[in-house]
Amino acid sequence: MAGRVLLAAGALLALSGCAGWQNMLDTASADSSHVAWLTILFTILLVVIWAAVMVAVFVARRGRPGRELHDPLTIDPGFDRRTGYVVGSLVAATLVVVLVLTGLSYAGQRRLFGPREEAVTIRVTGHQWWWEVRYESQDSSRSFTTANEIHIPVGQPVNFKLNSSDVIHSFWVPSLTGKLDAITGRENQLRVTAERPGVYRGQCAEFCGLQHAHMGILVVAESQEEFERWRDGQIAQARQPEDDERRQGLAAFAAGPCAMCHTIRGTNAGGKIAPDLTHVGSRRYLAAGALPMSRGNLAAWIVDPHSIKPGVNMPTIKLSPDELNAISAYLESLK
Ligand code: HEC
Ligand SMILES: [Cu+2]
Repeated sequence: MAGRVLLAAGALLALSGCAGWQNMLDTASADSSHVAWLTILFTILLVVIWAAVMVAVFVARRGRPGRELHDPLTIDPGFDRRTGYVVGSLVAATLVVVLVLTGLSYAGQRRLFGPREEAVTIRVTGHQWWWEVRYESQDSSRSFTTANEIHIPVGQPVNFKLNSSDVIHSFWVPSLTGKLDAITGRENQLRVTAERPGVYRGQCAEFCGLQHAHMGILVVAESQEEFERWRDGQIAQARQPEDDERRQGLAAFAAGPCAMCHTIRGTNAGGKIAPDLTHVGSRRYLAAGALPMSRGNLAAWIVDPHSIKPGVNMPTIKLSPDELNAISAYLESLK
């Protein structure tokens, strides 16, 4: 009984890993399917080899009835020749397996990172502990910056140019791409074509300090029309506040320290070292996946970011309750 329960629990645990929005086996692009296929192939092959070795060890330990253990000092040319063949062919087989697996994974890398034509170029810069996302266009008036949430059109090749502003980070959206480091002073390129619409979660995959675990990224793959609509919305400047509370919020934001770090396009706030907040209200999450977006969570974040992401590079700023309310209301309205 206990054994069966354990087995069922084990199977459940294993299978529950097979679906979800951050899962390399639940693939949504040819590239991630290829990586998943390689993983499965490696696993099966290595399990087979492991099992064969275990069987051989078992057989060797048991020895054969009626046959004395081979005395290493006696000379038996027949036995030595046979052992030579076995060891020789196993060494050759090992070499072949290692070479084939190396070849396959090299071909896989070429496929993931090799040059391809592209429809959308997105520059992603890792910061401790958030992602800066810049859409580049030939027409500079259509380039813009956002953070932590990337939108891409389904079926179109997208080129991510990865970089870092501080330590090494690693960009990984398991359902869509392979994993690639973001390194200071170097541009790594990752291409991907999403095959079906969806919201895919990713995560920084290179330990980068205190809040490494709270360095999530969201990729929203959507139809070309939805993508264009989203992009036009993001290119636009921030919406003007429509009531007194929000006007107060904008004033408090622009006059205080917030504006030294954050940009809100269309206002005086032009800080460049923190996430662009021009359309922060349109994002699904706050602070790289730490909290779902809502007015209440905005207030919770602003009043004490360190209680949510200890060690974060945003200071706790003293605000009156009215200012806090007004700023949260204003930021939430920035769709
Ligand atoms: C010293 C620079 C600095 C100051 C001053 C600052 N912030 Fe930040 N802020 C940051 C950084 C860095 C982050 C990213 C934190 C993270 O996710 O790790 C951030 C994140 C945020 C976010 C979440 C953005 C997102 O994309 O999810 C909001 C909202 C925000 N700040 C609002 C404010 C407000 C309002 C003020 C003024 C009361 C302020 N910040 C002052 C540096 C600053
Ligand atoms: Cu990290």
